Amino acid sequence: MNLQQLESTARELVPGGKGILAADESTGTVTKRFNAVDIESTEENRRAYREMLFTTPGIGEYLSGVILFDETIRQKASDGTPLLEVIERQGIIPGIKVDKSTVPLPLSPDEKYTQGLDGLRDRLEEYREMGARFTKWRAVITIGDSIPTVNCIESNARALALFAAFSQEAGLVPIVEPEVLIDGDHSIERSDEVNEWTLRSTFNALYEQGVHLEGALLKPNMVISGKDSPEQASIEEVARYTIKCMLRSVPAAVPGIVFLSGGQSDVSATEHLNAMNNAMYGNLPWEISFSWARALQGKPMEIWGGDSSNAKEAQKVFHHRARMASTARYGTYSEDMEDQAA
Ligand code: 5MM
Repeated sequence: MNLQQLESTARELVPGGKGILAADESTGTVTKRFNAVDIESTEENRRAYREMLFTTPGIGEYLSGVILFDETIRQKASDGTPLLEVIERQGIIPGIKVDKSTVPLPLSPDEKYTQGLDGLRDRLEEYREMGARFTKWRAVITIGDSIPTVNCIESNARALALFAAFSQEAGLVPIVEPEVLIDGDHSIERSDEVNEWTLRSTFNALYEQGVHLEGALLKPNMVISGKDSPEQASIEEVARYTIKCMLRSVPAAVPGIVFLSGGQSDVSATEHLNAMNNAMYGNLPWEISFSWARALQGKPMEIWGGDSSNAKEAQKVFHHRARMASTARYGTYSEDMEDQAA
């Protein structure tokens, strides 16, 4: 295991002003997203849509990495260039989602367990040879009546740790993603409690598994009120709770925290990221960055709509969202920037 190489790749993924595009929706998830905006989910539409994103002029100024799905890493652009190469030509590092999505947790069917450890070593070898330099695995924790259970938190933490260890063994930087869902009517205090528990268990498992933290990244959710809670925390409260929770549970050796957007609107996710960096930029042990799917892709997908004649307009909007996220990396985003662009 080349620790230096893992460390430098991890750092290359979190430079100032840049973040990660999560374009790793599995076929089921992308089909749900496409159907919501009336796009047919064919293999060709998925390929064309992702080609549109990856060929956006200048996007490498704001993106350090792109996470791909297995189908996409094998696809080519319309001129025959492998999509992975298209990404590299933009100066962006290609990565790959390696979990095999969630199943109901045995004996606790309202919770989820992420599968995909069987055969992982061989799959990682193949992805590395194809040119991927980092990997990602998502665990899902649900807040509800009497859940999460210890069993859910612990079994997902063990799986995340094994995934990270297999990845590092293969020379790939693992992005460890324990997502506590925003679904539910819970308060921000409850979210804080469950997030701290999840992160502490995850880092404990990573420690026991011998994972080299300097060569790994964390992809958590922000600490926010449940989506259906009647009391929604303010932007400043979200920033304060999230930073406090990270300071309590994430070791300083980790180079970066790349937040997911988790169903927040694109503007909310940007405002929350901005508030954290605005208050703390340069004063935290880790980079505070983004690894977003919906908060970067929502509007561009709608505009593209499955029609290549809309590609330029969709790329403009995608470029704008990435630029807004980039300013939030420095804590210099403001709502005026949205108005000016409109
Ligand atoms: C939480 O989802 C991850 C980040 O996306 P958002 O910014 O939209 O929250 C995302 O990378 C996710 O892990 C992938 O889309 C894969 O999800 P599925 O459900 O297809 O395994």
